[in-house]
Amino acid sequence: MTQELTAARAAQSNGQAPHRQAAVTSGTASPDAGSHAERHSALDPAERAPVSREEGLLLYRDMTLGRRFEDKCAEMYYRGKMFGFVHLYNGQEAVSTGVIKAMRQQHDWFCSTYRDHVHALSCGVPAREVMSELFGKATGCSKGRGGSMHLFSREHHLLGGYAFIGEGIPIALGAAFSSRYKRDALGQADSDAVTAAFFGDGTCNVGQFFECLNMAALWKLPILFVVENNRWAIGMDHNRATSEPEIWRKAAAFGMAGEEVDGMDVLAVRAAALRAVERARAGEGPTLLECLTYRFRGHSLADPDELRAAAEKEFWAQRDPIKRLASDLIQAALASEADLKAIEAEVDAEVADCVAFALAAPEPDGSELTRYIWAED
Ligand SMILES: Cc1ncc(C[n+]2csc(CCOP(=O)(O)OP(=O)(O)O)c2C)c(N)n1
Ligand SMILES: [Mg+2]
Repeated sequence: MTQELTAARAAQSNGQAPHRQAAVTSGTASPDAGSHAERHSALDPAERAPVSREEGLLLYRDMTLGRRFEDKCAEMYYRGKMFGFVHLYNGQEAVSTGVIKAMRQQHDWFCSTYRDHVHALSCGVPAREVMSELFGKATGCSKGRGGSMHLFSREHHLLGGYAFIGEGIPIALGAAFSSRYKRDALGQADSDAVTAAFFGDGTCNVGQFFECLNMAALWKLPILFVVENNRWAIGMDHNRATSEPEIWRKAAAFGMAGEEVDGMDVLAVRAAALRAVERARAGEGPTLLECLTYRFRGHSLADPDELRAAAEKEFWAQRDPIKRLASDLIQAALASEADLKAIEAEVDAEVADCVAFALAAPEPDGSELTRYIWAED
């Protein structure tokens, strides 16, 4: 692996796109845990982002907020407080936190999917606004009209959650194009925003993925295509649905940088994201970043999750990204157990507050039914 890492570095310094970066070796997987687990176990040792105490605690807080906010969502859903499909992100938090917190908030742009609550929180959308949106209340970030799958915040540069898979990729491409156009065609020298588009493994089999990779590479757009490979597309095994399961390799067809990374390790994701952002801001174009991860719950809260093997679930549960960061911070003497407990208590209070706020908030006013469809002055 060291050899490959060195080769990637050499390619980088030659101005070529690196086609592989490493992640952490995480022990062997039993065959019962499945091929995705085997692939994760075979990852090479990662380069991990060094963090200060302040940064480490910020990452821990963000991931803990994502997890606990969504655990509360499940409770509220089963208590009948929210309707429609609700897709949780439990287990994948290292991807959202690792990428978004490596970028500039309210400057760079972010585009999500229907599994969007945690991306919104990482972007800085207040928990009160996200929970209100899930309850369909007027105080929601999409004014109560979007619900779980359509979170949006112009203020926080969240370009939206999208119910159709792949739908967000061209939107993100447009944002990346506009950064470049403002700088190159309109002469706005400070236009250096980078865009991150998040989507799943299953989405990599739709046309928009390939079309957008092509355009992004052709025009050297400042964009990160962040694949959250959690092995499953509802009940479809990734390995049964795609001709080349190692998605990062598809970057080579477009001559762009491609990397695979341990999506259960926030410091490895952060390191890869920082490299990709640096390339993008320097005008070196896009990166396809494949994060190997796993969702701890069913596809949506309506999914009884009876399909996936117990050994597979167990393998990934043992690699919980939040526990991993906690132990990393403690081992590096960047935080104590008490520091982390204090953050957890703070997060619990924030989650309780946002639920109380959202429950008490008003429904959208009927007289405003036709607003927010067209742009207003
Ligand atoms: C265009 C389109 N086709 C089909 C669907 C139905 N659908 C909803 S989720 C999903 C699977 C997506 O899997 P993946 O991209 O791996 O994302 P994950 O749910 O694992 O985050 C599909 C096919 C859809 N939403 N949009
Ligand atoms: Mg998936």
